[in-house]
Amino acid sequence: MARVTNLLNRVQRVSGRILNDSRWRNFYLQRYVSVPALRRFVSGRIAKDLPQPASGARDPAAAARVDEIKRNGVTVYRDGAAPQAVTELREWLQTQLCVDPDRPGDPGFLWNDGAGKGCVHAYYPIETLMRAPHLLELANTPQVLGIVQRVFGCTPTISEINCWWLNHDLDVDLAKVRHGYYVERQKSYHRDIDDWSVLRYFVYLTDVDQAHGPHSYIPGTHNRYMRQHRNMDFDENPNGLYETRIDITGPAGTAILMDPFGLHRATVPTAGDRLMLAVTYSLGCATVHAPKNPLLVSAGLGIDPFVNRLYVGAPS
Ligand SMILES: O=C(O)CCC(=O)C(=O)O
Repeated sequence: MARVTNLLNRVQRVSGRILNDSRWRNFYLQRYVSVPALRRFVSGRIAKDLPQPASGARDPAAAARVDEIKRNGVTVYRDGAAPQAVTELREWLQTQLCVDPDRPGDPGFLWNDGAGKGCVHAYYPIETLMRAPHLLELANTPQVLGIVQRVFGCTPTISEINCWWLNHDLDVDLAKVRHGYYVERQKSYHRDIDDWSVLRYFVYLTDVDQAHGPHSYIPGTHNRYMRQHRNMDFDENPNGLYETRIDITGPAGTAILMDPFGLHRATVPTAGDRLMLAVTYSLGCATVHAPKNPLLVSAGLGIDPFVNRLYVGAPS
């Protein structure tokens, strides 16, 4: 009975979204095309009608990154973000309230005050992030935008910005109520299917070693068709792929550009908390995770108005 009720609720939620919002129609449409080659074909056609970046000089280092993304779905920047920017951003965020999505209605808390044993992760509201020092600068890192536009074949759109803590000091019995797959099924990976083409830029804002929840990615799986659609649990499917994973460690400032269609997950931190910024670039077709209206006005920010238009509007 509970399963039927859940299914009916889901049908109601999805149909409400589809009927009322074209962003959700686009989101669900692309989501059910699961063959990577077909997705690339559609994406290439859409990209032709989007603004084209100015063709710059060919840079061999950038070309190598583009090849790596196309081949592996992931590339790591060992010196991704300037240490001072990372420190200033982290220290400023520590003065702001973050929110545990499992405690709806809670006004939020300062991370250093303690998250509580049931907290798996806590996010900074987007309104806070838009005021954060260096955030737009990091989201608009020219080298990264250059790679993204070469992979997409058009100027990208920033369609999601998140920044969250992963808590290491949790009680597994409390955490597993909502996050069993994360805390108990540690070989469970997922892919995100949020637009025809998507790349996500992660910047570690704390030092991350193997015990601080490194991001884990399975290279090559962005080009792989999966019958399971979104999730793969390697305990149930021991197919050798898990052994090819890379757990990405590095000091604060280490950055990762990844295709979230490839299988990935956050590993569970055991020795200390992890803070990470995530900026998602897409074709801008299915922007359901962005605010409906921009939160800032662009005057004087010196960033590309098209790339940033969902977050930063033109002055009126
Ligand atoms: O926190 C991580 O390392 C993974 C995040 C993730 O799963 C995602 O952005 O979809």
